[in-house]
Amino acid sequence: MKRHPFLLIAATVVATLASVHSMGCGASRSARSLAAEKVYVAPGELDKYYAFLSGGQSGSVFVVGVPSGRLIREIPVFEPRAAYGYAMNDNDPRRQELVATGGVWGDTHHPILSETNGMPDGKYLWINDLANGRLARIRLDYFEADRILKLPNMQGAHGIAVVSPNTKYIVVNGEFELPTDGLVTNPAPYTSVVSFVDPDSMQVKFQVRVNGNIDIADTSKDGRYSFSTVYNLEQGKDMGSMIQYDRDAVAAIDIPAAEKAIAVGRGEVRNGVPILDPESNPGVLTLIPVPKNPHGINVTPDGRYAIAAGKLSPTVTIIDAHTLKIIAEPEVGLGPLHTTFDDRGNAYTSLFLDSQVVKWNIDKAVKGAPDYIVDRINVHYNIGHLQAVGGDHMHPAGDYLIALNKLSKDMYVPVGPDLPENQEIIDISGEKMKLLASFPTPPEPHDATFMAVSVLKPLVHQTYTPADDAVQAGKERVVRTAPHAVTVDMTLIRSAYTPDKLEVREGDQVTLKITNVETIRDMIHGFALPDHNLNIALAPGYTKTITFDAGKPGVYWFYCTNFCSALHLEMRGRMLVQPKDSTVTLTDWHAAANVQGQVVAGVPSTGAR
Ligand code: CUK
Ligand code: CUA
Ligand code: CA
Repeated sequence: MKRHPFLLIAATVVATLASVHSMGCGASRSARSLAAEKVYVAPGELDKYYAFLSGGQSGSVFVVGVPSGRLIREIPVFEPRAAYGYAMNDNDPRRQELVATGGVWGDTHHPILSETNGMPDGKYLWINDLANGRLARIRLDYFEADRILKLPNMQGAHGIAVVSPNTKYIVVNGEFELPTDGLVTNPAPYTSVVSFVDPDSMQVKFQVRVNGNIDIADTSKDGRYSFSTVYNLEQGKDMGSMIQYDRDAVAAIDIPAAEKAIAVGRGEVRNGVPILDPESNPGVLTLIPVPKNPHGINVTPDGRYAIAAGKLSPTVTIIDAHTLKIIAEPEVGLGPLHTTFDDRGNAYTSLFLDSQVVKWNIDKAVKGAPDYIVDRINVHYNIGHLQAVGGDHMHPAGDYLIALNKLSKDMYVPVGPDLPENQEIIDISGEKMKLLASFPTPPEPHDATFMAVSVLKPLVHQTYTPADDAVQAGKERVVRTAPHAVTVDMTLIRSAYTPDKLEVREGDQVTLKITNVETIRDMIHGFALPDHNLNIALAPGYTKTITFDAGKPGVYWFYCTNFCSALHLEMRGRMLVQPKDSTVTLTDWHAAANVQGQVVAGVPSTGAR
């Protein structure tokens, strides 16, 4: 049979295309399923690690499971939130303090974990608020912030670090320089301080003055030094003057030397905190010159080296963490920002401008061997921090690394002008890095730290231990305590409010104390009150107290915001607000009385006020 030449060509093309197609797809399919297998966590199975990611402008902390990349919890810190918000309780003095020290918002950058023997012990997580110079502590048994500290004598709390190996202090760098005496008129160059905070009392024990904006922090593994990058040794007050010098510095503070000087009263007390001036206390501060405007500083897990990232220089500076001498300054690529480590002597540095993670061998770089670069992998796009599991602790796992990328470009479906940030999970168990998966987050995780789920699982509480002033079932009440003040003690249990009716009057201040008296884990009830800016939620055992204005006359249904049972929708109650001039007699409400169906003596209406 004679074949038409065109058909023959067409058939060949189709066959070629088919073979190319099946080859390409087959190969990528198997690579994909290999990657998928490494991050797939089947429904009902648990992740191996918690990753704590800072929430940046959200003011929160994101808790992500690794390797799955699933968002498991957002811990609200510098952010109001119905459930788990920090001191979401009007009569909690911490609430007023929060509002007075910068407000209920923040800019979180660096999550760090409490350590015992250089490893996370599951007790606390700290996170900074760069914007308002605050440090928050999160209790990991409840996944809730329990203390927020405003740091005196400094502005812009940026780099923070735990003093290894047993969390002696939390180091907090004051990034934005200020006049030393706090006076606007002081013409002297501005300076800043590094704060040393007691982890248990959350009090600043002492501060050390450092000139030049103090950026990122880490500590030696033996508790001797804190290291901070300083990018404005020029003490310039505008960008042009901050990039004059060829070299800035890593500031190494000798912690025992500082403690000794403080103990003999060498600190100048300002706002209740002694500040050490290194000029009159030699030996406390050593400035190690590094290429201009450095950024990250990371100490190797074995404690031998502190590695400063060049940012504007394509190098990292390897500093001996005991002698403070510069050992080597290897080139790694463009825009190095932060470094993390595996368990096999390798470092991984993020390259912001190259959009890469570069893997390099520390020993080879120290010895000046030409082949110290092991591998490079592209990330998407423009990476800031990166963290390998345990890379910031003494025993890294050497399995996964998260790249925290600033831009996702076309990685996800478009969601308006702004796109989500892109986090990528990279397999670092082999010689070559392998990109396994990515997951989006709201802006913007700056940093991350990991903890094995096995450490925390036995420590996490199932319910709250009721506070001493918790409302007990049977002791609920509504009482007029003053002509314009009403106190309500309320309990919640599936699926009813007790009391479910509050009678108040226009102009009243209502103080509502609510206890969730459930004893079953996770049985949360909400209390949302329309048109009163009131939305709270309570886990079992939790008590909250809120004071609010009764508002305009009318009927307001408070309702449960957490689907708690088949009668969740019926879990409602009324607040009746009578007009100021109403002559209706209001009724006090007592649980016992209610049970007996008695009407308690009425409270006189407006006429009597
Ligand atoms: S900073 Cu954001 S990428 Cu606050 Cu740790 Cu380096
Ligand atoms: Cu309680 Cu829904
Ligand atoms: Ca500089």
